[in-house]
Amino acid sequence: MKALDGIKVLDFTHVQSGPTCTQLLAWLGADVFKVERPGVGDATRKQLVDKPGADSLYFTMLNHNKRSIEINSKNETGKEVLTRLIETCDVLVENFAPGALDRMGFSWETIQKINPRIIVASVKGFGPGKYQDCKVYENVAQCAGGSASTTGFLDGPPLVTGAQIGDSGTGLHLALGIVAALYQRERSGRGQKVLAPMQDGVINLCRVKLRDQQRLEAGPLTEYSQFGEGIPFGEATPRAGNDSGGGQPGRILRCKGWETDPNAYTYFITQAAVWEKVCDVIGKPEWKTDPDFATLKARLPRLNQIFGAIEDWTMTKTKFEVMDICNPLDIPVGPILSMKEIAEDEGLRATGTIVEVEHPERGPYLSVGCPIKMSDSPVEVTRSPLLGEHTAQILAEVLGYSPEEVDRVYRSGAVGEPKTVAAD
Ligand code: CAO
Repeated sequence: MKALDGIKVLDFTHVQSGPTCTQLLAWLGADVFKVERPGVGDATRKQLVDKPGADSLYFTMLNHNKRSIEINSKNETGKEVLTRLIETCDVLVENFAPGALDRMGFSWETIQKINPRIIVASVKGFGPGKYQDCKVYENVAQCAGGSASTTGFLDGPPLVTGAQIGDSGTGLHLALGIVAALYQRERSGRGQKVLAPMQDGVINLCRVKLRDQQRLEAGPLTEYSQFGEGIPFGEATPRAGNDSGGGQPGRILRCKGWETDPNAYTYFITQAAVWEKVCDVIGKPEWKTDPDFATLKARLPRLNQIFGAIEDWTMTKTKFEVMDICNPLDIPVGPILSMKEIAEDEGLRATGTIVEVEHPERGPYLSVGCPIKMSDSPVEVTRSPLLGEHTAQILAEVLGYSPEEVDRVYRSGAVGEPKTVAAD
């Protein structure tokens, strides 16, 4: 038994934001039918290809536990199949460019008439307003959502982050909206529209930076390094390098081996509650009673001196030794883990966060499993579908088409060629 057992999802998503959402729904137990253009499929199938002829990792890592059905949504028989899917499904998820679903003939009003209980969930780049018609990708959302202007160092340009907060972050927001709408439907009996604009999702994740924007009116942000460096603040929340976003100063510091290893670094937080232990660990016990260092207020203008001394110590240890020494003392530290280290991490494999998946075209590959762990809804990650692998199965088993009808649909050209699927 899974949390979303029995929920059927018409997955009209592509690229990253939408597929992240429907992959999560699939992991929570929903039956997800990924609708793809015949012979073409999701554009990511053939993007960043590392194994010629095989679906890319971009596609496989975002489309686990789904079934694939090819449908040309602009063909009359294709529209008939889509209408049957809308009648049957609980949720339709899409992240087309604005207006594309309407142009296919499936406006919200039309969909509601077909199935008043269906939830129609969309990712768009922007919410209603002057940018509502724009096509948007990850980095556009990061920039328009305030992330880029607040990421990076003070003396450098705005930076985008490696975490896909615009795409995957919005997919997460959308999944929550869908699950809540399913719950509300239990009482209202009706579906609803769920919209997650990427700009809004990024702004939500940058909440603390809008906090700081307002705090600026009350004076300089004393926990920012630039305060101690005597650099005046401007009108907007500045880029803060690796300063911690909270009230406890933190920085990324070099560790043993940094000269040759680009990831030999640790994050180190000088949490006020453990300041005295920090002083002992780094060999500065005199700072415990020195009025220049004994209180957080006194320390804030001296962060460069303080983190310089801590770094003198961390550079004598590996990032893992720093963890081993500081964790028992409750000093919060975090090693800068490379993707190679994450891929090889036995603990992450044991919890199913890093999984090895077998694929008929690729062979085994690594993926990120479900990051949400539920005691009564276990997740088994299964490979992404090949293009149109389940077309005949979905027509027959889910939509109840007879063999003759399946044949008719294939002959209409609406669902691509019948497939002989490679064995796993
Ligand atoms: N059968 C027939 N036509 C299909 C189809 C199918 N199964 N699936 C899609 N199409 C058509 C669409 O109807 C659309 O046709 P029209 O332009 O005639 O309406 C066309 O394919 C292109 O769809 P699109 O505009 O969504 O795709 P794109 O590659 O041009 O743009 C993207 C991609 C992501 C920029 C755009 O979809 C978008 O802005 N989506 C919303 C925001 C978003 O999710 N962005 C993040 C993507 S992840 O980085």
